[in-house]
Amino acid sequence: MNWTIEAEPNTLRVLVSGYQSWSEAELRPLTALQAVPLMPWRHEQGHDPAFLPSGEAGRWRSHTLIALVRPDGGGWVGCAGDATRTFTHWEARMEDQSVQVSCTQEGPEVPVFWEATTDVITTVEALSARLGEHMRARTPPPLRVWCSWYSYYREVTLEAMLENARHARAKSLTFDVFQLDDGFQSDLGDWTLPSAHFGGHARDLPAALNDLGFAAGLWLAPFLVGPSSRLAAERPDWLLRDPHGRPLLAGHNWGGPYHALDTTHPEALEWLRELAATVREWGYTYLKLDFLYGAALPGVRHDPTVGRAQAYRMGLQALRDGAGEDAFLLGCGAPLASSIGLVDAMRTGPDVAPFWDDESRRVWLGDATGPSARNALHTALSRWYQHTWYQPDPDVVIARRELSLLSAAERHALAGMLDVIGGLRASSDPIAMLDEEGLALLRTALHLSVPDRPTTLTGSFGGAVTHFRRGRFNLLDQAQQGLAAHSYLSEPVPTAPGQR
Ligand code: 9PG
Repeated sequence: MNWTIEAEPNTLRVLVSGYQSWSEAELRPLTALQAVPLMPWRHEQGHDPAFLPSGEAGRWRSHTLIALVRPDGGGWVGCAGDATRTFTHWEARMEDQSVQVSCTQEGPEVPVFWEATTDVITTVEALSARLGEHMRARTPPPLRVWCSWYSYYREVTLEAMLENARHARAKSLTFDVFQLDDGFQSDLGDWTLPSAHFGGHARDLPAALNDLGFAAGLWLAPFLVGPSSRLAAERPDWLLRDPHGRPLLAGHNWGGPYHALDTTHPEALEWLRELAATVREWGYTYLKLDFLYGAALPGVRHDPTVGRAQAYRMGLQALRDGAGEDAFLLGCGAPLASSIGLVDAMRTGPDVAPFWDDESRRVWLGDATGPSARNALHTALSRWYQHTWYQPDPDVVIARRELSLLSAAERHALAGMLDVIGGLRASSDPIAMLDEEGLALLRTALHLSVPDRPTTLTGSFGGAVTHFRRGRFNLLDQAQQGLAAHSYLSEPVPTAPGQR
């Protein structure tokens, strides 16, 4: 499908959203360049390799939803009507005096909505809410989560988990869940075998956490298989293949490449169901399901009649079936719209890191999917409307001053992001490392809020949605209209006449 917009391209802004959790979402002048990573190996890990960012000026690609914004705040919005078995791809391309918009789909054809509007913000919210309703989005109350990743990384131990949970209890911090992240397992795929350094077994943790008053959470990358794992050795026929019949390379992390499960293989699906049921039996009621894009990669599948969007959903459904209806599932590194109705929450941006920016990677290599406070803010804020798809998880606040290069303004900007997005709350700080100031910021960040709305899409301090009712973010390196660089300034809530 194609549409022609009769408008001066250089007066318009475009709002796009990348394929999966870590892919950029942006609000840019239509004439600007849409960056694509220079390194091909980043394509399958940060984007959809079958529909990459354009890498060109004046040509913008988006997944599921796109909006074009005029200076008066009106414009055009396109949104898919269904994403259960279909990927919907948008492209807006500037011409001399007009803009060409095209929509293509991979998978069974589904309706799309294309609307001209006097208020893009409201129309984006309405069309995305319609998709959420159609796919029976799960939006349970948001949770407050302590997660081990952003301070312990792969070196996490059973004792570190317990120590933090004890400190959180002693300080009456209002976490609901303590979530063990990557590092407890011996290999990708060998989830029930502990790593050498973990100092115990993941199944020993939930009871102790429950005694301290917290639910237990566990990280899994259930669709990934390490090349030297037992799973790869025992079940080579469950791996997604390339056209030459070799196990597909599904990305590079953990010091090397890895493979992905073929979720059209009935035995692999049964294994996924059992995996989720097993960790549930261990006592984990909250599962962070990471690197989910693996099941949706282009490749040769056991059942060639199943498209990759559908294959992805079959894998995710198996995990939901095994974990149970009442488990809380957080998706991460996941195709966003394809997960609606199966996950309770979703990471909506790249990882936060204890530094502001990774400029060389972002600017010179065209890759803003990497960890940084700036990248997380940029993308998660530009997906503000996705709270009707799942509970958004914009990732952690970093409140500590030690082991961090973030300034006070940057730490407060992360807390502002959690407030404005109004979904999950997460922190990873070693509790004992927090001084009074750090504890105060953490307590503020754990206050639940409802999602805020942007005031405008016609202005931005940094190529993202930055102007909200509750406050404005400045993601740029220079002060803007009284807002310091890298900061968030909350606006006083206007009181109606007659109210106090
Ligand atoms: C554990 C981590 C944490 C984190 C997740 C995810 O594109 N990448 O190469 C890439 C690698 C790791 C990553 C994100 C992107 O982090 O988001 O919270 O769970 O895995 O390994």
